[in-house]
Amino acid sequence: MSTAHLDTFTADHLPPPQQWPELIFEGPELQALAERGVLNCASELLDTALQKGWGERSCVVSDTEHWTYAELAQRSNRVAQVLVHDMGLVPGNRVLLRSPNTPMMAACWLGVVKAGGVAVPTMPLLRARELRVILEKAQISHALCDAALADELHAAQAGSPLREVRWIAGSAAAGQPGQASLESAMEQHGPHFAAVATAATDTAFLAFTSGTTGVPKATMHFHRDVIAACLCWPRHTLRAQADDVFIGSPPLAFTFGLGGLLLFPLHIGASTVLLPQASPPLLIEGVRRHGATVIFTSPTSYRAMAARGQELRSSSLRHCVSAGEALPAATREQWSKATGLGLIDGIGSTELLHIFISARAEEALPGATGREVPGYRARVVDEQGQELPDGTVGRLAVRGPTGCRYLADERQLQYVQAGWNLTGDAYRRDEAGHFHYVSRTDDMIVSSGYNIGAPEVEDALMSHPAVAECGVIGVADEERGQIVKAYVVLREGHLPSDDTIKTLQDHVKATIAPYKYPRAVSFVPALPRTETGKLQRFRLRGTP
Ligand code: 3UK
Repeated sequence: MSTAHLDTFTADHLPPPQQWPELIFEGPELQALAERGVLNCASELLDTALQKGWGERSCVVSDTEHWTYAELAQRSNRVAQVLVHDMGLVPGNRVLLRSPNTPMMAACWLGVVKAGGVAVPTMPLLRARELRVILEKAQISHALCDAALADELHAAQAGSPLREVRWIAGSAAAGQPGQASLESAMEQHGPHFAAVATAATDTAFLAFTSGTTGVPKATMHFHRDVIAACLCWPRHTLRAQADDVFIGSPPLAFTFGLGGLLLFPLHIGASTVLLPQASPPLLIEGVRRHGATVIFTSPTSYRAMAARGQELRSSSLRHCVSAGEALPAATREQWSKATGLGLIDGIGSTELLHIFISARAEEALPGATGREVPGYRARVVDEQGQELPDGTVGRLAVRGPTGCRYLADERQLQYVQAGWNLTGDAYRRDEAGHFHYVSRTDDMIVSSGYNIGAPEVEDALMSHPAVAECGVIGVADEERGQIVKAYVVLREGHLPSDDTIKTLQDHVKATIAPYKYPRAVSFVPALPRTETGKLQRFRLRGTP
């Protein structure tokens, strides 16, 4: 296989070929993609946009910047030159990116990839000890870091392979004392750069999993994978247009955000609003200020925004996408009642890059995630990998043009079995082909011999007006093996009391099979969540 990588670290640390998922390229476009030898995905997105005459279209927007496609291309070309000429980047080197979502972060991602580097975007909230693991694991030699986030990277750098850092000054006037900013280095270079002719199967970026336990895993994504993702879910399910304005909360370091807020809008000539902070109130303000039409965020954020749904009723929003966690039927209903808008649910994963089961809002079956996204195949299998009949709960297995490749990690053998990606989710498919989420495989509660999926109990609780948020786990019980325990955040105006507990238990018994009701209920002020909006059940386990 040919490569443009002179530094062969990523190729050297791919899983052995017999552990790769089987890839499928369905339809003429994906087949043509599979046949490409040379492909630089950043050039494919940006240079192609300019060739199509999109140069003057609005491209990346923030509260302070407004760049056209031509301006983003020029900036990423300047970043590429700083990397190659000033920082000594060699194709294949890994470049850490550390910044909140901003136009400069987008220019840096594209600049690294154009230069043949391997981008390693990271969550802004990471601390030195977490950054150190990433620097080591991905053998990172270069970094582009927001000056405001310098401290933790400084603290992580000593003794690590990181040699060259440039600080993004951003709107901060000062930057790092005594050090030139990335922006000033960019001014020393012209607006043109010929993208490195990477192979379609060279690694373009590494995404660390937002796994809630254990040592983080780095997933490896080829240049081809990026374009494959653009050709599947966005084209078939989202169906956004060039005049759409994208906005959302997930960081670009999370592939949900990278796809939704950068790759997908660029692929169709649309524009994207990048907000460094995107709490529910800031998202609402962003939608109004920028006339956003497509929004990407988590179920929790939709619940919080629904409280101010009236303000979004007559807004510009057209498509609302929910992912990262199961979307309870109650949240879908709450959102549509409050705003008059539907929701597109979709399950994706860092390993598969983006969404592979989803449904358009008007085709959605409340409580189900959706059907296979064209380009992907999904099935429900047993412990041996045998397909189960419809209606049976089992392990979700997925195949498509993208798939799991962990950088030097034995857990590859868990995620990929017999060519299928096993996402770690328990699912049930109905006869009409809708996939119903049950739980994470390891979050299945077994109580008196009954299998109970925690999210099902959460959905039932969430449909009660007293409940703002909740999380359900199984706790050890001598008599029953495990019992269902619920942690509940009450809405304003509701008091934690034995009466409330009884009311909620009765509500669950009347909503789903009574044996699933939470025998224990605790009231908490808030639930532990990851930066990507996922409930951290393992942290609830120690909570009284
Ligand atoms: C869970 C969902 C039910 C599920 C992601 C869209 O979440 C993303 O990636 P991660 O690697 O986590 C993957 C796991 O999260 N999950 C995600 N979406 C849903 N469960 N319904 C959903 N709609 O357990 C899955 O295995 O953090 C989501 C696009 C890109 C992504 N990386």
